Amino acid sequence: MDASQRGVLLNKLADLISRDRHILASLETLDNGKPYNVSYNVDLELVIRCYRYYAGFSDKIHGKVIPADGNQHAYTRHEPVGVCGQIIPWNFPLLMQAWKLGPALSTGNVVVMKPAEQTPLTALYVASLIKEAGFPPGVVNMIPGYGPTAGAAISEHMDVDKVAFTGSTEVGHLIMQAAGKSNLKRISLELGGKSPNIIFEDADLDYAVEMAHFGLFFNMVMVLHTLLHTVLQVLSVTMGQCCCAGSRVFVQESIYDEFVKKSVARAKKRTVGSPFESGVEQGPQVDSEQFHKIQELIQSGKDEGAELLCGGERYGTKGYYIQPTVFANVKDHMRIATEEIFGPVQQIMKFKTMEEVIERANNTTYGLAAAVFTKDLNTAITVSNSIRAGTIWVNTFNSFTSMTPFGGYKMSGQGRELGEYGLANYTEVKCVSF
Ligand code: TXE
Repeated sequence: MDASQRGVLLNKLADLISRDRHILASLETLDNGKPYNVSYNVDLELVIRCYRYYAGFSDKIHGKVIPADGNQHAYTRHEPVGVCGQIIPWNFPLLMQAWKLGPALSTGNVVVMKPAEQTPLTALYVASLIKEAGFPPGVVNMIPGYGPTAGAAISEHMDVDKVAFTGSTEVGHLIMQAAGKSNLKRISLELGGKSPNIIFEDADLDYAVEMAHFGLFFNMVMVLHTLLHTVLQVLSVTMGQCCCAGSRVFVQESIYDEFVKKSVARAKKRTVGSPFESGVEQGPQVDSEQFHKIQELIQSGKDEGAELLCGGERYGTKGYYIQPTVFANVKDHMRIATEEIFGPVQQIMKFKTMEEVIERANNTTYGLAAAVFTKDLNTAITVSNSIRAGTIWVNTFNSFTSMTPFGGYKMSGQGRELGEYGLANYTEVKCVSF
């Protein structure tokens, strides 16, 4: 079909998702446990914006005419990669689906997608909307299933041209190995993180405490609505289950005690409960496996001598709820400072100088995101340039838009999603010379 028609279909899909927003938000909360108002106001908002953003690109992706040496006429075509396997996780089921389908369909690929086994409902619902929107049969194939079976079949398959994966670093290794052992399919990976959040003494303390709290517990997503010249910030809550969670908070020595005191007070005020109740900030963790993983890591923090200042236990007696937890005096070598916890557990460390904190922040195998809070422009720029991570937030955290690229350095991934950069994962460049 015409490239412009692909954009029409993607916009139609966004319209249908808007129409059924309440249903999709309810299913998302039922599956994942995140508060309903967050599913509705944040996840669905970002999903719709993502499909519309990539709809706009459909007829604007083109090659170049190149002034090649000699008697030649040369030009490039940006062709679809072909059959794209897409394997997504459970923490942002609808949003991860949109980040993957948007650029793949905009560029004219076909997709075999495997949603996470914990959260297949919204993916299947969107599949019905894809049909209703009028995408040709076979363009999007939704295959619910488990990782070692359905997921592995995709990554090993000789007729799959590319795999896009979001999930654990452990499975990221398996995907690369499978690509290497089969047809050298293209891969893009968005994996785990242990993002540093660096608070300098000149930062606005109360604001930094609140942002560090959101950055870890709430996994705040800031959606910028430029509507009638007003900017509205929406906060999101996902129980610490976010790949870019600010899970290593480095605080400068002179404000450390005050920062810790305020962070503990903030965590104690946090409301935990049923995600369908209004006013609840934190629902349950997604499943028993994550619930036990988090508890085991909290125990390691206690055993290794970190100072537990609040939480540290299961919340209530039913469901996979965890108390908002804050550890202070955390040392860089402790497991809670090196391993991805993926839960509502905050680690606060102390630093003295900028040089020291840059070195410590970079002392990780991950490199997904980082944040710096300061009023000094030189500090902001020096830290931003020195941290090896795909995203640096200055005086903000978890600020996402469809237009800005996201992805990891080091073992946090390969390639970038979102923005114009995200299209590169889904096209092959062909050079034609006459
Ligand atoms: O991830 P998996 P899990 C991290 C987080 C979490 C940990 C484990 O630290 O605690 O990973 O979570 C599919 N071949 N993240 O076990 O297994 C699987 O079915 C192909 C960070 O849930 O990586 C699902 O669809 N696919 C992350 C997807 O991979 C396989 C989000 C993710 O599951 C597979 C989630 C295989 N052999 C967890 N095995 C982030 N970056 O946001 C599993 N899968």
